[in-house]
Amino acid sequence: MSRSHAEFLLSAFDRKHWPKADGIAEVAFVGRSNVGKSSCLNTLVGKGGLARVSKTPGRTQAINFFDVQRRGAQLRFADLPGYGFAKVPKSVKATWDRMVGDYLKNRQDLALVVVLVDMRHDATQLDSRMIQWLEDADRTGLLVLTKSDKVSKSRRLDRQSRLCRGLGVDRGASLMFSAPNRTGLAELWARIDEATGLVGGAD
Ligand SMILES: Nc1nc2c(ncn2[C@@H]2O[C@H](COP(=O)(O)OP(=O)(O)O)[C@@H](O)[C@H]2O)c(=O)[nH]1
Ligand SMILES: [Mg+2]
Repeated sequence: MSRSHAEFLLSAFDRKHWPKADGIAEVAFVGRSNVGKSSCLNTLVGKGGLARVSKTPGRTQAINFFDVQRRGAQLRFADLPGYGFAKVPKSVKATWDRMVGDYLKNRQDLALVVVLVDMRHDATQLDSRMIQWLEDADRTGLLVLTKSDKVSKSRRLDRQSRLCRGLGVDRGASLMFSAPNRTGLAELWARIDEATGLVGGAD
């Protein structure tokens, strides 16, 4: 598949720790905890231990940045902290809002925000709010519907339509994904390539 490789760069709790804006196109990933974000990232770049890094205590609430090599070009991935933890103190939610809001609004070189939603379930208010934030910030978003292998073939398109409708997302701005089956992997890379300017070139 795609010749890509990723390396952990740094964890940031505050904008002053973000990597310097240097013109390298960045793709951010966000979603509820347990949605399959780590699995998706690992599938994209191969078993790179990306997930392990994001799970390191103290880093789960940070934005984790990764350098990614893709067909000889350089990209950056930003793994945003998951939302929707059941019993999180208000102060943690406020910090999350401030940190992620600041990032989405102000990050230069942010080319695409991938929002992951488990396609077995309806989207939550927090998912809706994330989509709204992207619109407000004028960001390009892509809805990745995870765990498609858990939904029967006959129901998948219905689930996709329903989730897109519920979130007010064009169907064309969504794709289905399965980490174990690698469903949607080529399409996801194609969207990333398109958004980051790496269009074209054989896989
Ligand atoms: N069947 C299935 N399980 C998945 C998929 N993606 C993730 N999972 C499982 O869902 C759980 C949470 O996945 P993880 O990637 O750690 O989620 P994260 O908290 O969003 O990073 C794990 O048990 C994964 O094995 C998928 O595409 N299909
Ligand atoms: Mg994770």
